[in-house]
Amino acid sequence: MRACIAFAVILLTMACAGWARAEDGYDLWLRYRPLPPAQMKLYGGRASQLVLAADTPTQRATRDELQRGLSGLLGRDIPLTQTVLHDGAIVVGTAASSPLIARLHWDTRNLGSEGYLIRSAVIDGHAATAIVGNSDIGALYGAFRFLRLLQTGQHIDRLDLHDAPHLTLRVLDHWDYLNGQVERGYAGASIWDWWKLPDWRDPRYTDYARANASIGINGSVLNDVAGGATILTPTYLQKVAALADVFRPYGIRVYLSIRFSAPIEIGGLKTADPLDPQVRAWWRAKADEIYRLIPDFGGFLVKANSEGQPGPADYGRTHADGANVLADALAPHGGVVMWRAFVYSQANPEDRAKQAYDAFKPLDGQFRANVLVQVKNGPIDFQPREPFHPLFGAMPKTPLMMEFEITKEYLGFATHLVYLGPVYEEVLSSDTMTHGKGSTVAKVIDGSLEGHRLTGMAGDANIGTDRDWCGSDFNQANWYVFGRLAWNPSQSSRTIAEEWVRMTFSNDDAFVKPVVDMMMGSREAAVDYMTPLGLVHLMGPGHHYGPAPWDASEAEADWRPVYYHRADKQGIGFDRTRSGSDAAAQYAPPVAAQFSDIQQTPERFLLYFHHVPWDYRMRSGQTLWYELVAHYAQGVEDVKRMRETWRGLHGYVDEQRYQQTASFLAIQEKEAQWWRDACIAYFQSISGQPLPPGYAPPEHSLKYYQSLSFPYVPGFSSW
Ligand code: GCV
Repeated sequence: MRACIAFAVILLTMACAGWARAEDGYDLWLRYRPLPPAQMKLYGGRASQLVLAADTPTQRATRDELQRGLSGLLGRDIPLTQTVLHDGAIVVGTAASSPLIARLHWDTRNLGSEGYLIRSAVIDGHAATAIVGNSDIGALYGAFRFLRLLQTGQHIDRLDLHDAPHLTLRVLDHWDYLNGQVERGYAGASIWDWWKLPDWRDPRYTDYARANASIGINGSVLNDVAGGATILTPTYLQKVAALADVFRPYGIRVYLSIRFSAPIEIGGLKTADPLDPQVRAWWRAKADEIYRLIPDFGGFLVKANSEGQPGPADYGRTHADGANVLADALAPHGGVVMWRAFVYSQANPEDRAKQAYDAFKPLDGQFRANVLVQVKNGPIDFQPREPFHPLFGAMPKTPLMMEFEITKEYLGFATHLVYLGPVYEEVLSSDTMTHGKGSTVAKVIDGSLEGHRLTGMAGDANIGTDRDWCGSDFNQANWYVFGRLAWNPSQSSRTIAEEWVRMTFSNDDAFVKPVVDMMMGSREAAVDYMTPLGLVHLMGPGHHYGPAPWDASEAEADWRPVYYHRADKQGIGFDRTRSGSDAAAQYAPPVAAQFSDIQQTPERFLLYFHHVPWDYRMRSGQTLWYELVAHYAQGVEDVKRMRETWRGLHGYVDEQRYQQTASFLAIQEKEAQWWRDACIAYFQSISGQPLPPGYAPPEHSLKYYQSLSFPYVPGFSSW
């Protein structure tokens, strides 16, 4: 009897605490768990039957998703019918696929080929909801939006909304190798099982496609930019074609990273010179071969003449020469080239931050119409914070696409909770001033500023074979926010965080608000405990794990942290004004003037642009040294607060996801403390300044931090 009472008490406690079944994160934001009864009742009458054709693969995918989503959320099956029988019908499709929709005569011209509208309407005398696109894909996107309305607890009566993507190419770049390793991957191995493809098509590929389609991602570059040429051999192209088949119903095209020297390596030619007629013919034949297998193949992504990769400069040719030979091969089939501007060379003594601009700006206007130049968000390399890349707005005749890093190479790998929405938003909303005030980076990449129709955004994926796909539940938010911003780069990252939290965890406001606040503050916390006040690249050599501001072990100067912070007895920071490398001058004059003037430079970029004396007075009235220490300490305090926030939310989510997040936050606090202590110990050894009163000394000696070594860091090995 006592046991029974105890059991009942446990059950009651779990019910009161909102206990939920353990979840492993596999479902991502497409969880479709039963809604609270009141909401279910409210929605029930408005979702009673599904009217849609299921004649094409995309229509079938749309039907399956709506049935899966609605039955999960509403707790009952929704019948599929051909006509509207009663109130609550959901009519989905295009004017071409649905006579009911054709009869509505709605103007859908502003939706383009991927947009949708969702409207409450009376159809055949019954209250209904119509989800309409100009294409099946548009209707599929609309279906996902409709499900999101339910998942996030919004009303679904009197609907009249429409949306269409602002960018043409919304692409994930996978840094996956054919041997299963993922460069900078912290979520397991590559999800592409190349060995078993094309015969075995893992169901996970379909779930990957569903997740991407739900946020509007329409392209996937399957392999690493530094991979070999094997992917272009007939055997591997069969495998690529199998993936393309799985993705096609979801509107996702496949792209491949190519190795510029492929004509030599797998083509048997003596050269890969882009102006050589045999090389040109080889690429044309290769493109023809690919399109025979994959008629909607997207195109090529290229990393050339950077970090050891071959490229046109090996033959004295320009990046435009290199891109154009590929573009010419792809053009007859409608393919594009995404040519990366992440180009620097150790042979070039110029400040690394300047090299991409120097190499590409003079080529503006020389690329074929089907080439996009893919530019990382900042001039260095996905640091916790960098100013926007000076190429944005500087190449008006060339479509520039954005490259963001979703995998947290420089931001604590899988375990640190760092929501990247604010990183992306900060860059996208930066004003380049290249065409007057309001020339934001978002307007450069959506084409509106310079009149480009071919536009795009790429995200270096954080996806692997881990059950939760991304190495942690909160890392899923970074995949999500990337997709949502690629759809519309002017959205607010806070709004996106909120919808993600509601779909991924809970609609309970008592949970949503603190979690969104925690996510929004998480990036600034990481900047503070890693690289405050404009510092960059202080991470461990090569693997980029943990602090190593002292490190000068790398063979190449611009891979060494000491290259970036330049701390000496007098001060710290990289002088990028006229008295230094003058990288600031690469920005439009008003921005260059701001960054060149220490008084006007925002303090968050201070040490990126200036070498500043330790006793320099900051806006707070404190010295730079004091502020540096204060920021490092603040970062740790912020993580402590994040832990407290999460502790207070026990019971709102299932135990499995709660516990993993709690444990990862504990790791984050430990590592934030390590960052703080190691950096303060090192910079103090250079500045010779006493620790400001009230700040605890580092836990260990500088020697101790310098002695740590990490031979088996994930995401980095001998590929
Ligand atoms: C794919 C940085 C990363 C590399 C990455 C490179 C790139 O250097 O550390 O792992 O390689 O950027 O974007 O090409």
